[in-house]
Order: sequence, then structure tokens, then C-alpha cells
Amino acid sequence: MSAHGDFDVLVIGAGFGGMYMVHSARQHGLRVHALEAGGDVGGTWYWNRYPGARCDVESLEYSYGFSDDLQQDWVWTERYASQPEILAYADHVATRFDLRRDISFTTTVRSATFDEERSRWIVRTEAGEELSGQFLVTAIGCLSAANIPPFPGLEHFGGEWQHTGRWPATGLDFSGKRVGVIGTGSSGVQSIPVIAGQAEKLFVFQRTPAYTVPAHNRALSGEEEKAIKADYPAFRAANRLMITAMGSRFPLNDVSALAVSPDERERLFEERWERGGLGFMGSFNDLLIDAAANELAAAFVRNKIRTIVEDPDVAGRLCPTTTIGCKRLCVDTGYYATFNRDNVELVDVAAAPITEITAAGLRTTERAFDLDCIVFATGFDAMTGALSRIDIRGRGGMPLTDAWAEGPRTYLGLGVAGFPNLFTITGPGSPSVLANMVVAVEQHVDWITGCIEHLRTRGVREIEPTAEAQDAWVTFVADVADFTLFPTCNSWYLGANIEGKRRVFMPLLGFPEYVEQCERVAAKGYEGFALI
Ligand code: N01
Repeated sequence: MSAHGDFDVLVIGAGFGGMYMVHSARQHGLRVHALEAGGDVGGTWYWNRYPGARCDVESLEYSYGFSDDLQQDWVWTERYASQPEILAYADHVATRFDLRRDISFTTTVRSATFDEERSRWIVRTEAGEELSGQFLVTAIGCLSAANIPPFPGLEHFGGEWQHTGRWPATGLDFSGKRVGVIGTGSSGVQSIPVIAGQAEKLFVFQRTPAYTVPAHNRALSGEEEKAIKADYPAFRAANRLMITAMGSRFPLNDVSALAVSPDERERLFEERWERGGLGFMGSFNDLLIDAAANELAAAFVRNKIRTIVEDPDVAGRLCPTTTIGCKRLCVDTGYYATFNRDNVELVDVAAAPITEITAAGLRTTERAFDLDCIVFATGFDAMTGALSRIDIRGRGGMPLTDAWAEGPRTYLGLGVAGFPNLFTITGPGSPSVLANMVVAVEQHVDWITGCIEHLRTRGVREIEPTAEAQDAWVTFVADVADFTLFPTCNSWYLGANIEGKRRVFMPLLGFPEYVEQCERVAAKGYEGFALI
């Protein structure tokens, strides 16, 4: 469908947020249209097709809860769903709810300008189409703006290269090839073991070692699925009460790591390690707020690395020294053991940084590497990158990038002062990436459509956060972060992975309290927003 026309709601993006936004807006009788850069639905799961891509939230939780028929009908085959399975799920949802008729694909939004006279957003696409909407909802993902470091010489590289977040649907054939993977975050940690099994030789260019815990992925038993499906709404409700909106079956152990004996501590860490997944950080209640407690967990993982990796020198270089969980914990299948393979070499690019990409491969300050393929697992300009790549202008033509020059400023992570009728699904200042994203997305969409209904039934043309409410919210988000160890490392949560980006902790920790805040604001007639 080509993009044109006037709508009640325009949506940017057709990943999990945009898809549900289209559905929910329709249910509320709104004329809605979504614009999607990709060729189909799925967002993150459309773009991240790299080998080994898999969710680190359990599949029975990482799925929509808005339709009981949907959650009863869909059958997940594994504890952690693979990228193809999640994309198949997105396809199923789009077909089941006939979403595609209100989505334009391969349509990249270039600009969005608020027309103050008409109280409408005017959206222009790269192809020159123009649409308008009373409301603009961004559903463009927290991790969608791929970051390729500006290494000189990439244009001269004679082999093939790809970023993990822009992986071609046709895949890459690594057989018989010399491959270099740059980056050891979640994407690197997932792809490296699979690429190692395909390539003739794999060089892993590591700048900062990551902490990763085993996924212990497995086929889902019918019994497990049956038990949850017997009362799926209760399962969803229990998860929404968790600080990260997930993991109610194995919740936080509400005890300090410093309050138990060394043997008991080891036993509890071991139990979580054996269970696998992100729940490891819930071994004790102070791992992310007390540096001494955190170090105990970090030391446990370092011991595991030394046990798994046979070469002590390689093991030493894989051992992180930073705060565990400060950067997002990785979840892997066979990552550390991959470094026992003869065809895998770990290259420390903290000690000897990459200086350039050459026609034949790449060069560090110490050595040249001949490569047939380079995989950039170098992450994303997170949370604000996708928004700042669109020319978004609010009142008086103010660019969003100017309003956010000192870091993103929102109210509830949902609205921005000076940008009326703009809603940001999982925007900075909301739990987003510190929660189960599908649950976070559904909560935002429900709040937004509820808000739009409130405005329309009262004949309100515009809604916009007050500067005071926004200032207080920004302070609150920072205060919550400062109570934790999150600000102590150079993570993408802080924008520290992007040169020149303002260091601001962007997500908000604590899903249930956040939901309460949103509901309170709505119940008080959208307190903190100006309604015109
Ligand atoms: O990106 P990252 P990611 N020279 O930013 C390195 C989600 N996700 O795509 O740490 C050399 O974590 C960089 O090094 P350093 C998840 O939320 C989820 O892996 O900056 N290296 C780092 O090692 C995750 O956190 C899933 O020193 C350079 C790596 O590149 C988020 O997405 C799967 C470099 C980037 O790691 C992002 O993960 C995948 C340079 N110039 C992703 N620049 C699951 O659900 C960067 N690096 C499992």
C-alpha cells in the first residue's frame, strides 16, 4: 500500500509496538496508518537475522497477551525462541489481525513536523510521500539504529561485511572462509559460536569482555505449556508484578549476597547458573545496588570462565573486570567453550585497537588480519538513535535533536514537552529495555489509545507534557538510576557507546511502580500534561 492521506493516528514502525498500535487504534475506531522501513512486520526480528539470533526472554513470556485466543493458539517450540520463530509469530499476528492493510512497507520516514495551525503532524517519507495525522506515535525500537564505528577504509574492503542488526534474509555463507567478528555484546556472543562452527577460521575482536550466562535452551515440554495456558492471564499478571515484567516462575531471591555464608552463596549462584538465563542477576537482591555483592557474582562467573576455557591466557582475557549486569547481561549457548576450538582466535583490541579496514581485511596497531568476511556486532545508537535520524520538529519548528541536546527529556517516556500529540512507545524515561519489551509495548499502547479516547470524547485537540512535569520526571529517572550500579560503566543504556552522545541513563528501572504512575496520571485527567 502506498503512503498518503490524512489519519487520526500515524505510527512509525511495524515491529511489536507498531503492530499492536495499529490493532489497538482500530479497535478504538481510529483511522490509523503505519510506515515501516523494512519489507515486512517484525522490527528487531525482521532486521536481526544473524546466525544464532534468539531472544533472551522466555518465549511463553515474550509474546502478546492482548488476545487470549492468540496466546492459546500459538505454540512455541523452545524455551527461548529463535529469530525465525519470532518472525513467524509476527507474521502470524499480522495475518490473523489483518494488520498489513494499514501498513506501508519499505517506507522510510524522513521528517515529521507539527503543524500548529491545524494541530496535525505532517510526515514525509524518503520517497516524497506526505501524510498527516492528529497523533504521531513512534514505535521505532530502542535498538534499531545500527552503529558501525567509523573505521577508515571500510569502502575498500574486498570481502563481504554486514552489521548483525541489518542481516540479509539470504544469509551469509561462511564455509571455508576467514571471518572476523568485531564486538562481544549480546549479538556477538550469540553469533560467534555458530559462525565458529561454519567458518574455516574465526577471529573474535574483543574490546571489552562481556559477562554471559548459559541459556540452557531446550525444547518446551507440552506439560509446561499446558500449565501456563490453563490460566495465561494469571501468568501475565504475575509477570507484570516483577521489577522487569518477567520471570515470575523464578523470582528475585530477596536476600543480600552479603548476608549468607560462602557455601550458601555458591549454592544459590550455581542453582541460577544451572537454570540459565537473565534470572542469574536475581540470585540476591543487592547485586545491582551494592558493589561488594556485585563483585561476588562477578567472581563466580569469572571462575566459570576459567573452568570452561582450557587456555589460561585466553580465559584471563575473556574475564571481565567490570560490574556484572551494568551492561546488559548476555545469555549464550556455548560461548566460552567456543574459545577451545582450534579455528577460533581471540584478539584483544583494547590492548591493540583496530586502526583501519583494508582491502584484504583489517589492521590493528599490532598486526594485519586477512579476512573474507567482517561481521560488525558493534551495537546500536540505543533509545534515541532511531528518533534522531528522523527530522522531528515540534512547536516553533524546534528539532527534537535540539530539545534533547543535553540528553533525552520526556514525561513518563511517553511524551515530550514542546511536541504536542507525539507519543513515544518505549521512549527514554520508560522501563523499555529494562523490562520484557513486549509487555512494555502493550502497556504503552493501551495507555496511548486510552489517552486518545479521553481526548476525543472531550474534544481536546492537543496534549503535551508541561515543562515542570517533564523536569520532575527526568530527575526521578536519574535518581532511580543513581540508586543502582547502572551508571558505573560505559553502557549503551548511558549512550556511552556512541562518541559525542550525552551521558544520560535512559531507561527507568521498575516496571510495576511505573505502571502505577501511568495509571495515576490517567486517572487524574492526565496530570502533568496540558490539554488544549
Ligand atoms: O551491542 P552491544 P549488541 N572497536 O553494544 C564492541 C539487545 N540484544 O548488538 O563494550 C571494537 O552490546 C563493543 O565493545 P565495548 C540486548 O539488549 C538482545 O551486542 O564498547 N569493538 C561491544 O563489545 C543488547 O544489550 C539479544 O568496548 C567495538 C560490541 O561492539 C543490545 O541488543 C541479542 C567498537 C557492541 O555490543 C545490544 O547488543 C542481541 C570498536 N570501535 C542483542 N565499537 C537477545 O535477546 C563497539 N565495539 C539475546
